[in-house]
Amino acid sequence: MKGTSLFRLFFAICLAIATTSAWAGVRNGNGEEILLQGFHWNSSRNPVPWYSVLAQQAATIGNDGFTLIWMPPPWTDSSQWNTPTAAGGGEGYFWNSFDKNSRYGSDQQLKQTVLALNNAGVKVVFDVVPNHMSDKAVYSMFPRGTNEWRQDCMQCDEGDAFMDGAADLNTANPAVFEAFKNEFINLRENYGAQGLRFDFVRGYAPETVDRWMNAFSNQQFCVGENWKAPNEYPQDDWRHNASWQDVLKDWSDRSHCTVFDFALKERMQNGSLAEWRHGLNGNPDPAWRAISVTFVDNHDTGYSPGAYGGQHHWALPDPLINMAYAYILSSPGTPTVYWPHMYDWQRDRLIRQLIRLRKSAGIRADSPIRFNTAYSGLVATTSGARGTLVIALKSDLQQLPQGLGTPALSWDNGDIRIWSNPVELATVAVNVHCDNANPQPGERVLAAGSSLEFGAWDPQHALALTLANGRWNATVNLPAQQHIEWKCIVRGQVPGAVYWQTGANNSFISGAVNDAVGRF
Ligand code: 7SA
Ligand code: CA
Repeated sequence: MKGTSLFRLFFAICLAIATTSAWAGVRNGNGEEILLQGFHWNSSRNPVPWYSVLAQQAATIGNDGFTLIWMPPPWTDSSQWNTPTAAGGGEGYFWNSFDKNSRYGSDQQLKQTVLALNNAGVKVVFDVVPNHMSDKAVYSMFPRGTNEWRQDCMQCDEGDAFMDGAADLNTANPAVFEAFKNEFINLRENYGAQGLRFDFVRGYAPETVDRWMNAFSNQQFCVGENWKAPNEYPQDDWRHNASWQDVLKDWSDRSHCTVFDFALKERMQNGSLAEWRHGLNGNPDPAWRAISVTFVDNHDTGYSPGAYGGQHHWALPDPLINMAYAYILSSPGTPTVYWPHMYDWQRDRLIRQLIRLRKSAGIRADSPIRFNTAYSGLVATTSGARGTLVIALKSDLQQLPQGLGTPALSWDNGDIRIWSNPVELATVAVNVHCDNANPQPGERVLAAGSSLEFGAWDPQHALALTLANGRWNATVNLPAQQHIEWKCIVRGQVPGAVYWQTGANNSFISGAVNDAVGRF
């Protein structure tokens, strides 16, 4: 075999491996994205065509700091439906064809709007709905009787049915897969798509999404809407007894796309402020934080201006909304802002400041976050590439360690406080011990000291130790190279009842030692 053809064969094999090899990372853009949901449930019924509204607002959207905008489904949808309590149709989720003349505006207006947004520095993510389409479309793109519809081959459907499944497509069918693959490439080539939001991903396989993204482009942003509670999985499916986090991480590992953080949404809806730490974006493992797309509400869960107030399937109670934005914009994950909160209902003054603080600290989707659970409410420290944010929500954090001056942002009578600090070094773990402690029944052993983690010398918020193998200790995560002064204390149930270790303070440099020992 001549040299050149041997080389060509070798090159062809390398190319085949490169294109079919699984995408190693997660497609979360550049890791510092801030997403705007660029529509609400009634946008397709807006008196002014929605694409014109977006084009006029494009410069503001860019100046407000958004890097991505989640556009509504671009495909024409002539459906209409009503129930005793709601009505709708035409929003793009029951589409007829890939025609881009929709209730949001014309094909031409769509192209002009994307151009205006790109000129404002905002990349466009299209909402796509491959699970189903209107089965009422007379000239359907997919012929019947050839296993392309779930109705023709139930077991061919890779996932759940939308409603009764009459409109479900079989996405694993080669003709169906190719049609969507070519349309996604068309959206990239001719409509400026630089990311995709996959609708109703419970309806098809995550691996199919990965194959579509390999063709669309691996470097772009993709997010899956996997809104399915663990108890909605069959009893014999491991996910039935898993956490929301585990279910979402599994989908992301198989699709290599980010996921809307319904684990955080569920905690915001049902948990206390302190329990907001159990979102995907608060996970100790950066690989879990990197896949999270955090949000407060969207066009399904929240209220929308206009008819029926939108859908509001799972709306966050109003008193929590500002704190929820303060949390998602100062913590890891890729934060999403819902259009009406920003541009209809005057939360923009707060949100604009939060975005500015996030950007100045260089918070990334996978940035480290530490929760100071000794305080009430929620207190956390997020370490960005260019600085650190300390956030306190409805907290009794009053006594501040040195260096933590006045908050960079205080809102809602101090329910929201955010400090912006100089860059903080990587965090290190230190084992803290208090020896010769013999607390009486009901008394606790703690370490009070100079940093937030040690309660800033406040016994009520000091670091609680536990007894293990006959020794009182606690492991605490701290920024490296911090000079920490501290003492062991025994605290009774009565607030004033505190017994301090006598003598000089204990002290250590975090990162220089693994153990810090104090003794009574
Ligand atoms: O209840 C809220 C939560 O409470 C919490 O306490 C719970 C949560 O688990 C719990 O812990 O969340 C539950 O409820 C959610 C909302 O229903 C569920 C979630 O899984 C469940 O856990 O979320 C599901 O519904 C969302 C709306 C979907 C989620 O992916 C899905 O998981 N969101 C996306 C999907 C679609 C559909 O593409 C969009 O739906 C959303 O905007 C998008 O974000 O001939 C065909 C045909 C027949 O098959 C039907 O039988 C017939 O009825 C046509 C007719 N279908 C019509 C529908 O009945 C009608 O509702 C269809 C043509 O139009 C409407 O469908 C709308 C849909 O209502 C609307 O939300 C659809 C198409 O226009 O567009 C939107
Ligand atoms: Ca399906």
